[in-house]
Amino acid sequence: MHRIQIIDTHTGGEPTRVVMQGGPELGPGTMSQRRDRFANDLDAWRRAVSCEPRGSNCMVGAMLTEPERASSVAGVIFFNNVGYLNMCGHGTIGVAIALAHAGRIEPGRYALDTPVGQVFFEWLGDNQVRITNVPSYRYRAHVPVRLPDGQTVYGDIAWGGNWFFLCQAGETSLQLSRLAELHERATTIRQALVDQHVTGANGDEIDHVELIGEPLPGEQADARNFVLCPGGEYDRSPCGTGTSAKVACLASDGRLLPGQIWRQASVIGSLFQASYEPILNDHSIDKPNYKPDDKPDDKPDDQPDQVRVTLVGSAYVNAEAELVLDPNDPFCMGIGDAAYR
Ligand code: PYC
Repeated sequence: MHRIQIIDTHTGGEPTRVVMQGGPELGPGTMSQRRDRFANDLDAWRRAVSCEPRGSNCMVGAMLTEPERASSVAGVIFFNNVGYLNMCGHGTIGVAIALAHAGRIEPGRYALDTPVGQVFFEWLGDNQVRITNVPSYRYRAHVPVRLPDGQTVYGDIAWGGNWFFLCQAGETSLQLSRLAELHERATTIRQALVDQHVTGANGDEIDHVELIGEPLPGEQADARNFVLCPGGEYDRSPCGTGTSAKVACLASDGRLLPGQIWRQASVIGSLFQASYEPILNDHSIDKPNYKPDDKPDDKPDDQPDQVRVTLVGSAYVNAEAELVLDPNDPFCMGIGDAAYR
């Protein structure tokens, strides 16, 4: 029998399963090297933790590791039912609350290493956390994508720690009772992105689609969203990396000023408060292993400006538990990838 110690949290309804101890040994190197080792040699552990029968299609795992940088409290690799995430905003808030619950941190500011760079979180006490994401930017604006029904949707491609295609939700209001339609629209758009070879920088796959629309009447928010995640599930939270991508677009359009608050609601009505600071004259984001300590390189001046997005949200502990991996169990290492891909 192998045992894995976990703390389950949810951030605005979206679960994070934090592996505190007992996960696979990922060895030394940068976080992206460790993530590659996880994916190439140890992927069964991802399924064992996040897929059925122990997990579910919406479960996001967070494997804690030794930090990469001396200034960080830990390293973290996020994963889900089909693979690995570069960064995860709701997951970072969940990790902060899990570390607080385990007595491993006091209220204060900490750094975490991810495969795409160092992020920061501040445990504000109780259940509230402020995170400062890797630099975000809009890569392309008003990109046309043709849908099978002959319609064309226009959206922005932006990086917020993951790649997003952001567009209007259209006629469908962003509420739980319309989930099936929202899911179908976002899935159709994602397939069209693949078919039409619409990508992020360096040909990277755009694996998240974010539909944006009006908040519900009386809701204290600037917008609602529906975010389709790579494994086919929707984000119950407003999506930290997706909100960062949205804020980068608003900043590029001059519709949000530095320091101004953007209240992003999710399709279930949970909320993140976001704001940004511009990053001046630093065009280093296109490197997949970008580190904030890196010197700006000599990228051309027409590269998009980056912003540093800060988000405030809350997470709650659902469970402290031990996963039991019984080698006699035919589904010990998970039921396999979700049917979505
Ligand atoms: O909060 O960044 C996020 C996220 C990505 C996928 C699910 N949640």
